[in-house]
Amino acid sequence: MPGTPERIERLRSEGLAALAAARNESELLDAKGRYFGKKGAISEILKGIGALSAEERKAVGAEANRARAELESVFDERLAAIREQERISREGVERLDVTLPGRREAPGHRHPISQTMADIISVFRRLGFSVQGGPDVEKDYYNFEALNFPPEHPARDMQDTFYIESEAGDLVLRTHTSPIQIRTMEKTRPPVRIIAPGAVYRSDSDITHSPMFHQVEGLAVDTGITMGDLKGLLTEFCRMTFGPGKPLRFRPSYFPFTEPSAEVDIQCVICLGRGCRVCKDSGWLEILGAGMVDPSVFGFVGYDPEEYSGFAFGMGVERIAMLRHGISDIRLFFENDIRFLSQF
Ligand code: 2NM
Repeated sequence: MPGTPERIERLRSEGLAALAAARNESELLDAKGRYFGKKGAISEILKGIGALSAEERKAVGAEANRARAELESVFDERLAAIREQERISREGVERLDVTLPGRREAPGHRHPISQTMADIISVFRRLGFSVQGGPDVEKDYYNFEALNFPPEHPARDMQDTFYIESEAGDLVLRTHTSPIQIRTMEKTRPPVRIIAPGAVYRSDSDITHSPMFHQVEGLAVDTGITMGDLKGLLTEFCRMTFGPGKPLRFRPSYFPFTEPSAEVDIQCVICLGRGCRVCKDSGWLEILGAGMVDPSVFGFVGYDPEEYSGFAFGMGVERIAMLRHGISDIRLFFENDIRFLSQF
């Protein structure tokens, strides 16, 4: 049978074209029937192979079997593709089981420290204060010098302050947000009524200290501001934060940047003054520091201390959040354990 190898090659390529052109399962089966099914053209050639010489039989047989195997494998691929296409047009791209239970959204919320910070800020905004920010990496001048810290003050020790290596050589991570108050006074004239919230850094870590924590500080400078204004403001702040009728006391204290200085305590939220572990049996909890701005601080920012006076105060946000929620270990706030955080 001369020309048989050419015929096999023609049937192979026609068969491939027919498989590629088939648009559904029945057209695909039709192509198979014509070219390589039981009664297809290639099978017919194989059936007639007995008439050939041994040599021709071997060559034609191998050629025909190779062509049929290739057509069968393309057929299988096309069949799978056509079936998947039909399933998608029937069911859509994804399999949808409408009997499955729904998947509940898990909405997040603000971190408890951010919540407490926002609440503190909101109280002072209602009392007429505006919000200021500043850099976390601060010059020694703004963090210590302009705040009247003497060069040998213990807070300046490497043990307590994170120093930043730099060309300039006098950078620190701010240890309080007071540098924001200095920067604000440098660029604005009184009257000033601002709060300075933000992260601060001290090299200290135990159940009540974290190397990074948050403060809200406040500053009011104007003509005729007195310690009475400070006491009135902080009394109102405590009423709005801890509820009405919460006993409050001012104790004398010391800060380099205020004179006189005071610490403010509220009655212990745990034992209501009877004495417990949290308040170390004193019945009181310290919640903030405050005082009248030292005239030497005014000197650094170019305010005339004969014309102006002012008060300042500062509080730790983590401490207020711990008292508010009855939390005894500050580190829980920063471990990012969702079982802890989702409680707030
Ligand atoms: C506190 C306690 C007392 C304070 C003072 C100043 C400034 F810049 F006006 F001098 N800012 N913040 C201050 C005063 C902060 O935190 C416990």
